[in-house]
Amino acid sequence: MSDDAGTTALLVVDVQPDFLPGGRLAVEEGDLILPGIHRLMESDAFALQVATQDWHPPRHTSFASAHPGHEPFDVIQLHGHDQVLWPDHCVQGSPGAELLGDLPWTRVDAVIRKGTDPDVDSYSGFRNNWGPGGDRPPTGLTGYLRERGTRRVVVCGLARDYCVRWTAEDAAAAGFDTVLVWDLTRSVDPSGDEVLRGELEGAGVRIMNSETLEIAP
Ligand code: VGL
Ligand code: ZN
Repeated sequence: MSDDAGTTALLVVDVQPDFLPGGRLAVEEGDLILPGIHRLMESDAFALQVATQDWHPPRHTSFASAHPGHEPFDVIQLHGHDQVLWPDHCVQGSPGAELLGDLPWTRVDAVIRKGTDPDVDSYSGFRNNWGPGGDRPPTGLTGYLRERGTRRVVVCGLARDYCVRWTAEDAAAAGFDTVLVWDLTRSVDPSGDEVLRGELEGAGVRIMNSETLEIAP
């Protein structure tokens, strides 16, 4: 992989306190991926590093609290598609929404904030979820990466079964050679991991582990 460093971008998805143990939408074992992500961010294997940051206004439509009578993790229909209702999380400007201290964010070239439309959720760094118009508006990340000469993206972060998954699938659909670093992700619902792995591979995402990435020391 180091041979192609000039065309490879690292995408660090939603590494924010609210998704870590103790946070408002804690992903079990989310803390275990931090040393490996730190190591990737410090390596010189990537021409570009991009972080995504879940960044919701208060009373965002993805919050169960915005839908009276509903509980977190209920699923409703929103703009014609299933929408999981989440505990309030990653509220703009709150401590849980910050990029997690400890990681070398100075190495990151761009931060994509997503989920900012009060009426539409956004899991992927590339496109919002479906909006009232039935489309998934782009964030501009595809163009940013393409204009910077990116051919391959390496995706890690949280959560494996939501924002990492959607980001990786959109990256593959946009034509990037897409690698998901499995051990540097964790799921909200790990019971679905086996099925998820197959679906990602079916979508053209290559699944690797951090030891097999061959990052230059
Ligand atoms: C995420 C649920 C809601 C994620 C974000 O980062 O995977 N999951 N918002
Ligand atoms: Zn969110």
